[in-house]
Amino acid sequence: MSAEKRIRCEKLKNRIMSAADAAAMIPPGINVGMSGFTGAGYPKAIPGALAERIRRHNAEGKPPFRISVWTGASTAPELDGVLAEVDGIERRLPFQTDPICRDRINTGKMDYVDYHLSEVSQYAWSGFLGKMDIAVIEVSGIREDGSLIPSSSVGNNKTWIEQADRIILEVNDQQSAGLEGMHDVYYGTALPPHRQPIMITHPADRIGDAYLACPPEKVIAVVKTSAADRNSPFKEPDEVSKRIASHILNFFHQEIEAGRLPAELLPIQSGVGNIPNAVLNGLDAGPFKNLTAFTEVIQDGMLAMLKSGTLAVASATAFSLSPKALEELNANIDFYRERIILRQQDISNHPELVRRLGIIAMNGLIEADIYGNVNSTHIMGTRMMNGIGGSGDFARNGYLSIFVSPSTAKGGAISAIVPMVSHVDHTEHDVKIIVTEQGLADLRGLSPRQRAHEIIDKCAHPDFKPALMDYFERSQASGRGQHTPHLLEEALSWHLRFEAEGHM
Ligand code: 0RQ
Repeated sequence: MSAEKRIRCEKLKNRIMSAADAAAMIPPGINVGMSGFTGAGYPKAIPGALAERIRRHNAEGKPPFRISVWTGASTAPELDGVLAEVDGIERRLPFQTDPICRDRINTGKMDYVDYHLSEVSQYAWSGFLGKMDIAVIEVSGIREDGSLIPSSSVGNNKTWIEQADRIILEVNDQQSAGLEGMHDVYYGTALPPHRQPIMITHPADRIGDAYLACPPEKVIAVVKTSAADRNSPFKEPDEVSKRIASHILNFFHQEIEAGRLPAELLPIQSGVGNIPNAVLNGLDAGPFKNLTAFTEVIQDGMLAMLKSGTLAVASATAFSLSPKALEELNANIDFYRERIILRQQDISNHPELVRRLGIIAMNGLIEADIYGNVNSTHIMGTRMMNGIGGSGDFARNGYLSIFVSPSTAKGGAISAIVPMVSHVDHTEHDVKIIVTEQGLADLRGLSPRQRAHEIIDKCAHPDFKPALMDYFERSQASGRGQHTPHLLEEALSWHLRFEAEGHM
């Protein structure tokens, strides 16, 4: 269905204009809320038109033209990339994965506020982030009454639409018309002390509306677009990912046998990336049936699991699909609409729901220390990789919090298991299971020193195991505290050695 036919609100038909004209309405210095979550549902045309305008502005030697960009999560080169390239972003939140943004953040040229994704909307409501001036939201259609059919992500769109003074809509005719009815937008959230229980007791529960409410008088521009979400294909699972997946599957079988997990497991959450995708492939190849997912992102592996019946239902806030999987979704959208619910991210990641449903959370790590603290954001303690994203929402509140990583990085120069992490995102109190291709460390019920034995023994690469054991033993002989023994003068020496010599 063409973009023209998707704009059914009479009042808004005369606000259709070009992306350049719409971008001209965005002044410098403001907070702009944009749609977009893990490369899905981001505006495709206005950020580029704005970047072009900023480029011309800068060429005239005028004072810098910069805006603050708030999204759901990561977007794509057409948004983060183009705006970062012209130095157009003053402050970015709450999650990004763009290489140009990353470079600007790590050279101190862009402020980045890295929040748990479930918390962003309450902070926007509480006011300390400042006023949201304009929201730029991609939708797949506008209904007669002005309400909006969301596209491939919901993210923070509900909050941005409510908070912004003015709204610019992109209506994208490449988003399947069959997405209509897949979404569940909940209008019962509030700031404390007015909060009420959120009545989801199963991932399949629907508690809201299929549409985003949007007062037409706030809409200052409507732009037609025709471009697919851009996501790179997943790599075929390599040997390391397959081994990690098989350790996790064995663990699930053991837990079922011990009566600690039901045969259909508990609702799963899976981070994005090749290893989580390999775990999903592994689950799909196993005997599991009628699993459920309560997660933030639906990636290729989950689509395949829905198709095969391994997964009965998936609740999330966004898709993150390779071009091939996107084709599959669009070709069988009626099948998937019965089994997928897209919610706003303050619900998909809500701690109350994650705790109630008893989620099995699976996320990636950059490094873990011998006591189970996890760094998932900072390279060598100072350089931002992506951000905490939703990993903390799920890890802290989940029933089983699993972190996965190859045991080494950069061709074996870096050990993912270190004496002390150079930055902490998930503390020893939140991390229950660590898995590398070497094995699975089950940290539940263990004291710090017992955890150190388990992690070094099960997860460390053989090249680094003796040095980790040596550090741990000398820590215990140091005469310092024996609850969490450390050699403070040496704790970060592995990182310093890597910086000096290119090898830990
Ligand atoms: O870099 O590709 O340049 O070689 O980090 O590492 O092993 O490919 O793993 O893509 O799963 O990312 C934690 C970053 C892992 C991710 C992290 C280098 C490594 C490589 C990527 P190269 P891998 P992944 C759902 C939940 C936080 C957000 C989250 C992440 C690159 O999982 O961003 O979980 N998590 N969200 O070489 C130096 C180390 C390293 C290292 C890895 N110790 N030192 N470099 N690398 N370990 C999604 C959302 O929230 C929206």
